[in-house]
Amino acid sequence: MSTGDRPDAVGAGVAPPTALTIAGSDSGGGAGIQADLRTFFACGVHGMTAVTAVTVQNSLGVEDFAEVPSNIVTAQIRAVTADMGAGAAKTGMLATAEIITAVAKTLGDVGIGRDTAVPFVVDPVAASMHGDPLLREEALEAIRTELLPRATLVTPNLDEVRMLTGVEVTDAESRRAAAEALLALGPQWVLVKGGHDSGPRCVDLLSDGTAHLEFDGPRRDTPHTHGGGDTLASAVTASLARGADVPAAVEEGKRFIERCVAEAYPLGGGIGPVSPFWRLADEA
Ligand code: PXL
Repeated sequence: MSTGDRPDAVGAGVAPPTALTIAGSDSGGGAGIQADLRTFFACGVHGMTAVTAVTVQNSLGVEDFAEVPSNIVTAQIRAVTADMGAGAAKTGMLATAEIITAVAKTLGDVGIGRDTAVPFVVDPVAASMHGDPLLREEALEAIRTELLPRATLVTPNLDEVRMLTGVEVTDAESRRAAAEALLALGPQWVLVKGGHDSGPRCVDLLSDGTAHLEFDGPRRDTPHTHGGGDTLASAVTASLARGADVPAAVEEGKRFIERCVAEAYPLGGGIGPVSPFWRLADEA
C-alpha cells in the first residue's frame, strides 16, 4: 500500500481485513487500545477490541487503573471472533495473571495463535513510559508460560527482555542471546526492540532461531514516544491481517513507526504520543 492510496483490499461497501486487540484503555488516547485502533485504521484494517483494563492517565503518567473481570475479557474475544472473525490478533496491557490465563485459554479455543491460520502478536507490556506498572508482579510468569508458547511473534523492549529472561542487552552478542532466551519460551518469532537502548542508532533483531534479521534506523531526539510500542505491534498485526509474512510485516511496521516517531507531537505537559496523522495528511 502506498501512502495516499485507498488500502488495496478496501472498496466501498467491502469489509477490510480485520484485527483484534486485547489491551487496556489509555484515557489520554495515545497508547493502549486507542493507539491500536488508530493504527489499525491508518493501516487499512477494521479493528476490534477486548478491553482488559481501564487506566486513568494523561501525558504526565498513570494515576490508577481498574481491571475488567476476566470472564468479560474472554467474552469480548468470543463474541467478535464467533461472528466477525479476526485476521490477526495482538495483546497489549493484560494487567493480571488471571486475565493472561483466561486470554491464553480462549485464544486456544477460538483458534488464534502460532500454528493456526490466525497470527498472534504479544506485546508484553509491563510499564508505561513513565515507569508506572501496568502488569502485576506475579503476571510475568503467566506471560512466560501461557502466552508466549502461543505467540506468532513477541515484541519486547529491552526492559521487558530483562524482566522476561534476565538477559541485559548491551551489544549484538547479548541481543542474539536475548532472542534465543525468548525463543526458548515458545514463540515462533521474536523482535528484540532497541528503542530503549542508547546510542545514535536503533537496532531491532527479528529471529525465529534460523533467520536473524536486523532492522537498523536512526534514533530520533524526541521525548514524545508515548504509544510507540503499541503502534509498532499494531502496525505489524495489521500487516499480518493483510496477509504479509512475519519478516514483511515487521518491515512494514518499522517503516510505519519510524514516521510516527518522526512526526510525534507534544500534547499536555508530559510525554506526547507518536503520530499516525501523516497517513491522513498524504490524502489531502
Ligand atoms: O505503551 C504501553 C501501554 C499500553 N497500554 C496502556 C498504556 C500504555 C502506556 O502508558 O497506558 C493502556
